[in-house]
Amino acid sequence: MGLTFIAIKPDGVHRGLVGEIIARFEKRGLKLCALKVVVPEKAIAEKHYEEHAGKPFYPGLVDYLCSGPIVAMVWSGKDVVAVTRKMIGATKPAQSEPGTIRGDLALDMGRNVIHGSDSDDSAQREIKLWFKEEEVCSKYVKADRMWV
Ligand code: RTP
Ligand code: MG
Repeated sequence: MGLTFIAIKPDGVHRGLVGEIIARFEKRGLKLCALKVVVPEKAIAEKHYEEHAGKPFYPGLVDYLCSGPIVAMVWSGKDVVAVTRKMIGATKPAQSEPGTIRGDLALDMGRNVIHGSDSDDSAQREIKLWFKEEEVCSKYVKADRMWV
């Protein structure tokens, strides 16, 4: 089973959307493997979004991620990267389909509530950046998988 890194961004935490977002992933059948609330250090936020370094929106993006607590998580499941990206919706909320997290809960691209890794390689890199190995509990079997 693959793993992915998901973060509820500061706007999502401030707006009280944490429970709703976690419930969507749980109900889909994904497995929660790690979770913490943290105000990101600038150096970590810069590394997290390093693929965008040099772009005009990069400094503002980094400042936004560091502007308050985020909920950092690791989720596991079949095709978890593709499934969670689909559930999150397009980067621009105007293009996010209704039914997706951004399509239901966001209006501004710069305040789009949630991050999700975009590939298995990004997921590995991001999980390592945000969590120690012993903080990720990926081995347990969820009750709803016992009969699969
Ligand atoms: P994320 O990494 O946060 O999950 O978002 P994403 O994959 O959907 O989009 P990505 O291209 O990785 O961009 C990261 C975040 O940067 C902001 N952005 N602004 N002004 C712009 O042109 C622009 N492009 C991207 C968005 O907040 C996006 O979520
Ligand atoms: Mg991205």
